[in-house]
Amino acid sequence: MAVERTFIMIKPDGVQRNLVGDIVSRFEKKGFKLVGGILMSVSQDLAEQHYAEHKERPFFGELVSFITSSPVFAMVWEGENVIATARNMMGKTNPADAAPGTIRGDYGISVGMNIIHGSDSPESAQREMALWFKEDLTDYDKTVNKWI
Ligand code: ABT
Ligand code: MG
Repeated sequence: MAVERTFIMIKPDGVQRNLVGDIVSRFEKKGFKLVGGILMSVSQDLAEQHYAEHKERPFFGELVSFITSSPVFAMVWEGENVIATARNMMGKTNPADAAPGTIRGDYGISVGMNIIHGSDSPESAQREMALWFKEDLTDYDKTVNKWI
């Protein structure tokens, strides 16, 4: 069983459109465990580092100004194969191609404002968790039966 952790971020459009609760709920109901979460403004420097792979792309400037325009909800989720499963739950990058039932398929319209980010590989997950969370992740036992 491959228990992994992945970095998930609800982008400014998702926060503004009141989708935080719905998105968190989808990950909870799927069975994943929340191990970190913060509503935060994104600095220019953090945005540029996060999207470093797109530095030479024509849309880089727009991407950075969008992600720094208003707070994001940054999270880390843990679970079996969570990296790939989260990407499937998010749907394709372009909401026009994202299947209904996925987050982008249900709520997204534009490729530039596509509601959610999720790490695309184990290497990206490691890099992004270190960039966004430093030492702030928790580790706890989550057993429903403990409370009922
Ligand atoms: P992110 O989770 O934001 O990284 O999106 P995803 O991994 O699904 O897609 P990639 B290819 O990494 O896109 C990064 C952001 O760049 C935007 N984008 C991408 C454009 O605006 N125009 C384009 O032609 C492409 C390819 C979409 C993504 N984010 N936002 N916001
Ligand atoms: Mg990406």
